[in-house]
Amino acid sequence: MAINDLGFFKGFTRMCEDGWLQGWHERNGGNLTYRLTDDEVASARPFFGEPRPWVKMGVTGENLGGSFFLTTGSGKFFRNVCPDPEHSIGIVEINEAGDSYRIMWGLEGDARPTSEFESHYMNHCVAAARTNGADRVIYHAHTPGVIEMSFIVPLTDRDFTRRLWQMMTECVVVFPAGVGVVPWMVPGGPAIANASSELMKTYDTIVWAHHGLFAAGPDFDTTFGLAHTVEKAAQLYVAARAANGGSEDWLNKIEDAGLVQTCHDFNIQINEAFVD
Ligand code: 2HA
Ligand code: ZN
Repeated sequence: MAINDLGFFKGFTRMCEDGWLQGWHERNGGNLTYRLTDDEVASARPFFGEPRPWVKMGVTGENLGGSFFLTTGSGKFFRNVCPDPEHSIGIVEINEAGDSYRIMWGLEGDARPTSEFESHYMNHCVAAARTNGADRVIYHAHTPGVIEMSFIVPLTDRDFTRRLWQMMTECVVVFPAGVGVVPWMVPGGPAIANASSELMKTYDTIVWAHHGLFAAGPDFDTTFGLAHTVEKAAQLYVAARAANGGSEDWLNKIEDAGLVQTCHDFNIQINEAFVD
């Protein structure tokens, strides 16, 4: 038995590979974190080394104090996660106060957790609180369609959500709360962490303007599927608009009544603020 044989480890590394193959992780772009269950922590413990020193974060989240996360490394390439997990990813423990981490496995060669670890941790805290502990995955990807959209659509939750819902029938089913939008911000610090986690109270998907996507979910399949769906809708929007000569005056489209009817028939709650 090696750490690579553990189910959560296989799911995590597979998702990194999937994102790389989608073209969402040029160079060191993007990051992924997963909050382990107690059983998963127990299964991983035999592989832990001597704990490295505690490192203070710029944020505090008490509700997930004591948790363990598998995280991609700062400056590491998604492309290298499967061939070289020991240097590319690692398991960290959060202290009880929820304001510091220490490395328990991996991130070898003096590597550190992702530069967005503070954003991930704060968003884990909010998403776990919103879903009664169900959400365990936070994923950030440099998705081209979403980035393209941020040049040509007003940077509001409503403007993005409506356009994405209208692009493909099942979008409203996959993200019925809609998406939040963070304006352009410097990446990798407490400011973008706080702006994102404020939106995470309402949404599981957040657009980072001119940067990419930030998504939360209970498992790897759901979270990757969410990012994939939003990004596909964004690419459809950009392509349809270009094919329409740049105009949003569509010949045919999904009406608001159709979005509402879909959610009604699927027995899910649409965010009513975004339909007329
Ligand atoms: O390079 O994607 O947002 C990692 C990132 C920072
Ligand atoms: Zn990024």
